[in-house]
Amino acid sequence: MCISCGCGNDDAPAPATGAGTPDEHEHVGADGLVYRHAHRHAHGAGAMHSHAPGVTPTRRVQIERDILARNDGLAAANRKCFEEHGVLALNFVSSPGSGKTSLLVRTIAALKEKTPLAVIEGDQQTSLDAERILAAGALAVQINTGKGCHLDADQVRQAVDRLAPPRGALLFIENVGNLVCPAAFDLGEACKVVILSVTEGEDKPLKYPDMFRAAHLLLLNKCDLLPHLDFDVQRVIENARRVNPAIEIMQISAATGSGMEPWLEWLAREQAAVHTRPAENNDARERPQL
Ligand SMILES: Nc1nc2c(ncn2[C@@H]2O[C@H](COP(=O)(O)OP(=O)(O)O)[C@@H](O)[C@H]2O)c(=O)[nH]1
Ligand SMILES: [Mg+2]
Repeated sequence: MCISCGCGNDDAPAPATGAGTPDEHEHVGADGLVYRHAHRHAHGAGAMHSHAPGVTPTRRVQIERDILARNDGLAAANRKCFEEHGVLALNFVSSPGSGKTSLLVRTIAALKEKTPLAVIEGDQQTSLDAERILAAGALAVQINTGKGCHLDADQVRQAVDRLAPPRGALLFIENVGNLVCPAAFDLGEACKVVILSVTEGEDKPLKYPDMFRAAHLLLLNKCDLLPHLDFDVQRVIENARRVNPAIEIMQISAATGSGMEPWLEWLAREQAAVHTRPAENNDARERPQL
């Protein structure tokens, strides 16, 4: 179950179409704004509920806290293992189609002769992205989350067991395309990298602040399209810095390769900064076993 949208939870809110009586109500948030919600309730045979019978709101909050606490524990173990093995793990987050896989393919082409690379691909269905990554020349494992809208730390642990990235590897985790739920789930990464393409609008950092707050770096992708769009780069930079004053921002095009140099330099700096515990056995074949 996802704490943000209830995915994977049989009791998730019903889709807007289908039977049921729309039940709209309003409340005033802590920020003084009025929020309107629509729930659908249907009762009797084939009933559709947006609240679990017998699960009180207090109990629901407790369940959500337990899920996050368990995830945080597993993420901490992942992080420790990555640090011990000098693996730089980066969590790529974005909406679907912003260019995560394209950017990874181009990054792999630039780095595959210089550094060991491994990729965990998260999508609800298909292994299409893992196939693209394998063809580009990196190790890859695909995770299909089914109804899940984000990767969690346990899935990453299992994928790392299968991938066995070499000591000192760069590990990219391409999360499920979604600007909401992946913000809440630590995977044990060194940091989150958020990709926003210029076709998505300058307002996204303000609309999805949790994600832009959680990220260290914003890659503004598809900049090759700027001449054809009414997109204000300065405005998106201002919006991103309003929610996260410390966020680094780079303009890039996975299609043309423009802007790749600063991104590759950033990767090299982050890799150099990874704390590597002096290993008794520096055998490059040694694999992290989480
Ligand atoms: N014009 C342009 N298209 C891009 C760029 N990066 C990705 N795309 C296209 O955007 C679409 C989605 O890219 P993909 O890498 O699959 O996005 P993902 O869902 O975030 O992994 C594909 O058609 C790509 O060819 C870019 O920099 N410029
Ligand atoms: Mg992808």
